[in-house]
Amino acid sequence: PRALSAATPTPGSYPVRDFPMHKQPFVIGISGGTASGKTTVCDMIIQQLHDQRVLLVNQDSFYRGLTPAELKRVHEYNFDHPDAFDTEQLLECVEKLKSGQSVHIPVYDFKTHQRCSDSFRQVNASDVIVLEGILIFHDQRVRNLMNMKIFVDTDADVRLARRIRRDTVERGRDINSVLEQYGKFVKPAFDDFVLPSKKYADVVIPRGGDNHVAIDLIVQHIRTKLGQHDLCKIFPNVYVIQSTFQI
Ligand code: UZR
Ligand code: MG
Repeated sequence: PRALSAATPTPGSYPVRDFPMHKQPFVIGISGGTASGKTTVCDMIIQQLHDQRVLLVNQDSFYRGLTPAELKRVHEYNFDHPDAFDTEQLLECVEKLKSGQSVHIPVYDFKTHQRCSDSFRQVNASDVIVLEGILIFHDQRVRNLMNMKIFVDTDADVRLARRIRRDTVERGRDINSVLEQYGKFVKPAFDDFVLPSKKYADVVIPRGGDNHVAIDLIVQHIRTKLGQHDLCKIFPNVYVIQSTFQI
């Protein structure tokens, strides 16, 4: 809850009405470069939290659909720039989910670079919300909704190798276009926007999904925090100071 992270609250002085009657979901942000293993880390965390209601929201769902003019010059379109996402809509969705409302998440088609206008994913608020995306730490307002921020830090050559395999095998692209796009957009955007957002992370995970120790520690921390959520309602004057640590 917001009241928990207030800078220096005076015990007993803040209004009890600040405490929501429902249990606020614990929001985790997971960022990192393309093909760093973000999705794998998310899946592993979700798997280990099988006894909780966990919702995964991918920033990719909030890609803006391309206009006909942009589609004609799709090779010049920068999908790795913060402006490629509808951040206002993402913010609105996460705010609603945090306050316990259900929302409609857009469905984006990577093949046509369009939103599927007639289909949405309806999701309900959960105990844990995982927000995943290359630029999920870019907007301060979105960052402020997160209770925990994780950056998956995988070597650039490992990421490039995985990206080539994923785009050629899974997305039917030819290797020259993948490498051209990587050099022109993906790498510069990583250097300009993704890597600088690492400083906002509470936890940095080297080697992504291969790092089982880090994932175990993170899951343990989430469980502790979920327990404290319950305690907050019983003992509203107990404060929790969050620390930043690196594994
Ligand atoms: P991850 N992307 C596409 O390839 N096509 C689209 O229509 C939309 C996005 C790519 C995007 C980015 N960039 O690097 C990647 N390009 O999806 C992010 N080029 O996804 O985090 O899973 O790597
Ligand atoms: Mg992914």
